[in-house]
Amino acid sequence: MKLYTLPGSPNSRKVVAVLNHLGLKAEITGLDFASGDTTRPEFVALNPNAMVPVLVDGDVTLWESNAINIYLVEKAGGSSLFPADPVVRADVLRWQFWELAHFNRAFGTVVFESVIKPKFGFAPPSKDLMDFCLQEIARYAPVLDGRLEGRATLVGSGVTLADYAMICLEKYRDAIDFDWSRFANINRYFDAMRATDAWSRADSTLTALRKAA
Ligand SMILES: N[C@@H](CCC(=O)N[C@@H](CS)C(=O)NCC(=O)O)C(=O)O
Repeated sequence: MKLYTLPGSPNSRKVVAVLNHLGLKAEITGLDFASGDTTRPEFVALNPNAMVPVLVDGDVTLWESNAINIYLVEKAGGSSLFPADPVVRADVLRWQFWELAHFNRAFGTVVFESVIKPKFGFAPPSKDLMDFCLQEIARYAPVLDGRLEGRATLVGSGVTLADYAMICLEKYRDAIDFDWSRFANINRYFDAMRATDAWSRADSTLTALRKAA
């Protein structure tokens, strides 16, 4: 298997963490965003969105991090990361959809506007977009915080794909202009999840790609 990533990519980190958790191996290729690697025709042929992560496994080419992670669980022959019980499975999917559509959509946009754009010398952050997304985080953070009341993980009592998806931006918590102090459950959850072996090794893998670039 081959996984294409960008060194700092939160959505790729989800996939590397799940590879680690499942004990699966993939050859990891770090693309260079600044040099335009993701927009080259050979990469766009793999993902017409010109985005990472992309997994290539023989004849299978897959993009969208959460779909890749479900594929990896099935490839491993099943895992408590994505239990077979249809109700539990629907709950995992529910939080995966929610993080992509709402919480991390807003969180990731603020990170892109205020951290990534200045880093790569792109156009200045859009104030209107930032204001909207900060309001969106303020809307959805209480939902996540409420879900985590008295819970260590989002679904059931163990780590699932929903957790590796939800925490993908945790590294940027203090990098954005949002007051997380009101959300004790989110802070506790992010801190505990970031210390997990699979997640911290994924960070080391992606950081090493940056150093090698
Ligand atoms: N929904 C997609 C999002 C992928 C995504 O946003 N990838 C980012 C890196 S984390 C990217 O490739 N950005 C490059 C760009 O937007 O040009 C997924 O979950 O895989």
